[in-house]
Amino acid sequence: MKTKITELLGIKYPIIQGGMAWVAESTLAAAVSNAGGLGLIAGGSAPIEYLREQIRSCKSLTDKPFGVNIMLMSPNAEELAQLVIDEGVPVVTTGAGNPGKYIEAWKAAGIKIIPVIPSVALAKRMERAGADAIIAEGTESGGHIGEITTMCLVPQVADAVSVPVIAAGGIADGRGIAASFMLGAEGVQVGTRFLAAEECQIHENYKNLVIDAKDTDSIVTGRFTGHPCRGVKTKFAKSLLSFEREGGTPEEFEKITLGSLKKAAIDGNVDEGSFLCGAIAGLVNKIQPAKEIVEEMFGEAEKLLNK
Ligand code: TUI
Repeated sequence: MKTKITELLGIKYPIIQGGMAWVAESTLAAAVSNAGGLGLIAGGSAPIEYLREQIRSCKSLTDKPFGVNIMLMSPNAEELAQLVIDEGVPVVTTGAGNPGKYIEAWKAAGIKIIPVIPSVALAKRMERAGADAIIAEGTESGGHIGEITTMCLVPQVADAVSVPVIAAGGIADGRGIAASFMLGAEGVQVGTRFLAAEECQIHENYKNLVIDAKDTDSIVTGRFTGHPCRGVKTKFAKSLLSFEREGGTPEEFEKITLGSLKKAAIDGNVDEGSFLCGAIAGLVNKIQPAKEIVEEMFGEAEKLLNK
């Protein structure tokens, strides 16, 4: 399936794995890249030396292109922006901010730059700043989200920019891919379905929560902090919502949730972890190798698009 995204990135299928903090490490990234998509390593909150190892490990596991996601709110964003240059990473996606100040150096290093954005205004700003493509991320996504749905955001972003658009949020099967193309996207970013990839190293409690989730089992917490976050509706997540309703402060909220992504992904701590996932978790029902996920999704999409 050839699109501007497969051409831009030199990959077989126009699919990017989400840059999920504490989840997206080299084993998963390499498996997705080996399957013909673009795997990502998340550069969220980990120490820089760990990320250097992850990048090198990914290179040892695949000779295909892969990328690093830089969460711009994280304290190590500046260092990581340099690390991707030093380590010759071919693609960078960014989230949770404006990567403008890094773009010149990344361009000079030949890195393809793909910011994740939740609105048309930000998409236009990123295109002007030199982005090679844009990921339009709807509110159905897991993690830190904007307000606009994928269905509304993708066609508006596709109309507003001339670089290729990648749809994200609520895509977990071939129907989601076909629908994204109908909305004007030339690729998709998928996170939640890859949580259930065999090669995904998260704790089995996390995988089970995702596999068992039904349609109404994701909720958004932390709206009042300015950083709303979608994840599995566990007792802990519900307690965060009550905390917010009962007048807790954003500062106290940050304290309670500090380290909760790690507690979920690494420790499988159901009482204190934030198990981020998208609203499409209800569609994810089994653990499969990444290659099977990618091939199944595109097999379905091609059938639908050829109808
Ligand atoms: O970044 C994400 N998803 C994430 S990041 C994350 S870790 C986290 N840590 C602490 C608090 C919250 C989350 C978990 N999930 N997605 C991409 C994304 N980017 N969503 C929204 C944005 C965004 C927001 C504002 C992009 C640009 C932006 O620009 C603001 C400006 O004015 O420049």
